[in-house]
Amino acid sequence: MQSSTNNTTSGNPVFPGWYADPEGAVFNKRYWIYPTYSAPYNEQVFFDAFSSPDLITWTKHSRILDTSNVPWAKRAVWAPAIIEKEGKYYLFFGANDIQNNQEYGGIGVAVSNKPEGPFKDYLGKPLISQFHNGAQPIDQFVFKDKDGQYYMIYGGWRHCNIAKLKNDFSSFIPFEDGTTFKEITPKGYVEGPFMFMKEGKYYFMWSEGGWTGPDYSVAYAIADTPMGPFERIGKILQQDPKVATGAGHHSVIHVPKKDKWFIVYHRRPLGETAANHRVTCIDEMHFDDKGLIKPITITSGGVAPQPIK
Ligand code: FUB
Repeated sequence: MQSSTNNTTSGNPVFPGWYADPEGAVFNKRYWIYPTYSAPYNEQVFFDAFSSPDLITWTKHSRILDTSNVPWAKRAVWAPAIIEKEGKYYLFFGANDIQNNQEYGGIGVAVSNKPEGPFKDYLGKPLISQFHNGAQPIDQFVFKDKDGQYYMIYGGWRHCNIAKLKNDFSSFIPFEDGTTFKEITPKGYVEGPFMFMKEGKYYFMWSEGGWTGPDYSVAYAIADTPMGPFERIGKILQQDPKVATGAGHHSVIHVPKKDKWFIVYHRRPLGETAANHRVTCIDEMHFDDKGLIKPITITSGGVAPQPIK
């Protein structure tokens, strides 16, 4: 299935359907988006993905991960994060929306030889199945540092942790002080962490507010290390009552070899109030001459074509 609104801009949303928590990526000269299928929790038993050569025309890849291939995941599969390593694609996800350490679920990982899957459960169990520092094990992002170390940054319920992943992603390596999960929660943090590097600085972003309401939004900090400390700078993505509400849980796409940056996020169309009626959108992200992120203008038109050279 392919979708595009016209030839000049992507339009927002960039593809049809209720999809949230989009993780953008670039693989093999194509853009990819891995979203949550936004539906009642018991219907959230799979992920679809979408790919595009130019951010305009999107192809749907159905059921790239299905809980029938993940024995421990039953429902509420949420917020995928993807990385490529040595020719394999690792898809990290939350499942089961656990409420305490007696329930089974948490953050898992699946693997495939292709970005479009099919993905198979990698470990046969969750990678994180417990609450640490008060963080619900959901909303993981995997960040590769400049020295090659992979970190998992994750957490719901207003707590954010960072942990050092083992090279094979099978578990974690404790930090020098012996702890495995370090809390890095900035002021205002609720969930949906994301990190990227620009000109040697670590940009840490997260969602604030409640995802079911209109005030969901994104704020950020800048630090010299992936561990922070993260001083909140301000909000850069939020609702515009003339365009859409509940804009949040985002990721960032950096166009290879260009100083072009896009924010991929979900929002609720005007007139919609149902929690799961969330759509995936893209708008351009700009920086000022000090490297600060300028507030994002959310649009109905979306973005201009960006073929990858
Ligand atoms: O889509 C399910 C949950 O909603 C995500 O895990 C949260 O971040 C919020 O976007």
